[in-house]
Amino acid sequence: MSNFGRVVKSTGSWYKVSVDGEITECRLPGKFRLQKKEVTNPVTVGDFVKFTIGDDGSGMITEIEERRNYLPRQATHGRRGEQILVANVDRAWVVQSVKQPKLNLGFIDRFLVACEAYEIPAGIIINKSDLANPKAEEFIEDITSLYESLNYKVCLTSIQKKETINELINHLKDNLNVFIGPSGVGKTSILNAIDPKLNLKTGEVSEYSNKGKHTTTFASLVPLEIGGYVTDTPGIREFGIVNIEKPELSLYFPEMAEPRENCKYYNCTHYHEPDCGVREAFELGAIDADRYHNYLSILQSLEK
Ligand SMILES: Nc1nc2c(ncn2[C@@H]2O[C@H](COP(=O)(O)OP(=O)(O)OP(=O)(O)O)[C@@H](O)[C@H]2O)c(=O)[nH]1
Ligand SMILES: [Mg+2]
Ligand SMILES: [Zn+2]
Repeated sequence: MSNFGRVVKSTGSWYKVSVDGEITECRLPGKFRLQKKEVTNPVTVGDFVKFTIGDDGSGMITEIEERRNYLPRQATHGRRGEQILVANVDRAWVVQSVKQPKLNLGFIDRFLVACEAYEIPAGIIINKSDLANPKAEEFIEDITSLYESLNYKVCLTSIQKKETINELINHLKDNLNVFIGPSGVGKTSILNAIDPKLNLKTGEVSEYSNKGKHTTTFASLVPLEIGGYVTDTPGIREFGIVNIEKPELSLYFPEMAEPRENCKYYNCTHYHEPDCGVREAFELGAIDADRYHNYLSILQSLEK
């Protein structure tokens, strides 16, 4: 008999597959590894799979449903050997804090570009709102209206204010959510605030930063009592974007879509070229200055 479920945890050789919360430990026949050469992990958390159950009660994956989207561990944009962090994501949230650590707009914008490139709906969580002084509050209001005008969801949270957590819960419910953000912003604390029974460890220096670049790190899905999942990835210090070509970058800034139609050159990078619609929009104040500067800084980091 064939069963259908979702992979909620992977160790690389074993996969925990959930069917309505009931877990079966599954293995994967070697043929799948050969079939899906473009990625280093042929099955990943978030995947929907069919599996059979053997005499010993363990499962064998027989089919992997095609992915709607996926988030790579490092955004390499379709490059061979890309390692997938999680598949079939409903929303990826970049988590930042008001302070400790300081809010980083560059991190947010790099993250949003990656989400646009991978066609993943994105949101922004600004945590530790209890630490905001009036000046910080004003700044948060400004960036909230900026990002909301670009159609990104923005949630201001504090683990000390239950109502902010309840509002976040409304957005997470029944979805597969990914939390990504620097160490210490409170990703795990938010999960505990959502569901105290999870009792996850917080406040510890992430192991991630001590590991080599190619160390395999697998995400796992944390089921929410209210329905849906959240993955809590260890602090990602930088969300690398490579393999996007320079003239392509502005496609991932929604506010540049219209102005770029007015550029003289089809491959304009909106930096030094004459008759550039995007630069004109920036100079007129129609494109936010921080966003444009972050655009330029990402542009500079691209290879070609
Ligand atoms: N004041 C305040 N402190 C918070 C809040 N949320 C989390 N913290 C504190 O911030 C510290 C880091 O929280 P974590 O939840 O471990 O952060 P993390 O994002 O999971 O960090 P990594 O796992 O290292 O990536 C802890 O000391 C938390 O108590 C908040 O809303 N307000
Ligand atoms: Mg954590
Ligand atoms: Zn231009």
